[in-house]
Amino acid sequence: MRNLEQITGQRLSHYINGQWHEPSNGEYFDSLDPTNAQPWYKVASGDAQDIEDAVSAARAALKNPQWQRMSQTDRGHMVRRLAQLIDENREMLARIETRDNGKLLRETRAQTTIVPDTFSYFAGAADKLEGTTIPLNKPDMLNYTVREPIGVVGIIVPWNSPLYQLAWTLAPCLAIGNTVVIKPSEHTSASTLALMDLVEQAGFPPGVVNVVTGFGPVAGEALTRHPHIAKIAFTGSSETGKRVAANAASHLAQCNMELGGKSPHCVFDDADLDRAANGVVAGIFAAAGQTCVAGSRIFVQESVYDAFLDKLLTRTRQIKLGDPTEEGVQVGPLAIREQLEKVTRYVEIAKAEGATLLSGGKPPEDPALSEGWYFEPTLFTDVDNSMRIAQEEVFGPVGCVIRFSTEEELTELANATEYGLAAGVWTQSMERGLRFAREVESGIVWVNTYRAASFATPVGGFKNSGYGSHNGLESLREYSRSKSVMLDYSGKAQDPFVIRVKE
Ligand code: TXE
Repeated sequence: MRNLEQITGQRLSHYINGQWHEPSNGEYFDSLDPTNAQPWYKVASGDAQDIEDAVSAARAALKNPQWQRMSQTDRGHMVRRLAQLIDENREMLARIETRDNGKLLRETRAQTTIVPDTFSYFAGAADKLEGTTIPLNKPDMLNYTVREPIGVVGIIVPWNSPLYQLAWTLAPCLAIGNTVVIKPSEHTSASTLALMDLVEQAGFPPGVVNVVTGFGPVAGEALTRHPHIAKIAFTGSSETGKRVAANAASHLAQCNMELGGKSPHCVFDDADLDRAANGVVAGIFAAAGQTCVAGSRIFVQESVYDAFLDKLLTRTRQIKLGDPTEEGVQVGPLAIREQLEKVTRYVEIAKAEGATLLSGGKPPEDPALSEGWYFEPTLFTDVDNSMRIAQEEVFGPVGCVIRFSTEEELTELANATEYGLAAGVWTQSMERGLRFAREVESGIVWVNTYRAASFATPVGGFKNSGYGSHNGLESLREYSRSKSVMLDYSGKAQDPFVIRVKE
């Protein structure tokens, strides 16, 4: 697999039909390093022609007997081989991602440990996708179902956790026997392209996995509009998700939508406040707040409000910002310039709305960080849940603290959002925790923990956070379809003009 040096300054092409493929328009653009805003490598600017080539290759691969007729067990072995290769190269993949999106090396290392486990998990499931036999009220009639691949799946990935988010779709897709066209984020294509070196080594037939890089409104749009795409798995903003779903609807492609969030993170008066403060810090400041599950609305019960805020503020002020590859650094830069601009804009909006800036709210003063897209961990108080800062996804290190008094009020406030991806609650009362988990409208609920995740845990957003789920055995259903087979073994000629309803 290529390494950091082999990427630096290079032009990276698409990967189509098992070959490195120059962009049809000959155009490349710079991918920038978030620690210094300098160009790192050049990435191919894909267009409709490249998407056409990739989808054609993926369609042909679906019918290639080497893939179509491969036994489920052998397909599982192949996916497991890929898992093994990723595991052997995980340190380099982590370094590539950190260089590309500025996420802490500690975190990309953790993620690239989960990625091979995700592929292994679905490799094991490859030959366990069973159909059913259906008892009918007709004698001499056998009815069974089989689950088969859907077809060509388009996978659109954002920049915050490229391989981790790719794995939860790519692994089940391959285990089931689909073929795919991946469109990584224009900001972070390097790790996905490096992964293709491993896909090749693992022995996947040409065309099973294809990558077209480039901009969303061009390459992404062409992918979602392509009539031969059977399903789109999209991870990104709700706004773009709606557009993608509309495009997919024009040719009746299915969608799996993992979109934005404005997650409530709630602290009751009976919580262990130290643990809760750590959890809340992790929820909003880990990965510089650039996670879809960021616990950006921090609800604190009135009676512990001051005590909790004190702990939260102390921890927030201790956060060490800096180069994401350095030991001891806790928060790196924002991944892209647009995010720095967006976060800055939202801080101004919050101030104008009357929220009180308690901490942060600006780039750090340290001259060593002045070239990168760094932003101080930021807390607002005196926030009302109806303010824009409490309703719109900032996708940065900005938490707003909101008071509540009763459990009923909390549930109402927590659910008063267009989103429904994640929620967290800190309490020592099991009853309270379980009641909250029942009442809150979100795809995942954490009790006395936050950001815990597993490839075995199915998660999917509610409301504007999307639909369909990723991870867990449920994914096998997401990326397969059911076929019903009916067989008459009566040996009798039937009345050709009457449906056999009942004997
Ligand atoms: O996301 P987009 P962006 C949120 C977050 C962030 C905002 C904008 O709030 O500030 O989105 O980020 C591709 N047809 N999240 O602009 O636009 C694009 O190329 C098809 C939350 O990066 O959603 C990229 O590969 N594809 C989120 C992917 O969609 C299109 C993660 C995501 O881009 C397209 C990222 C189009 N018309 C951002 N336009 C999460 N929930 O994890 C863009 N794309």
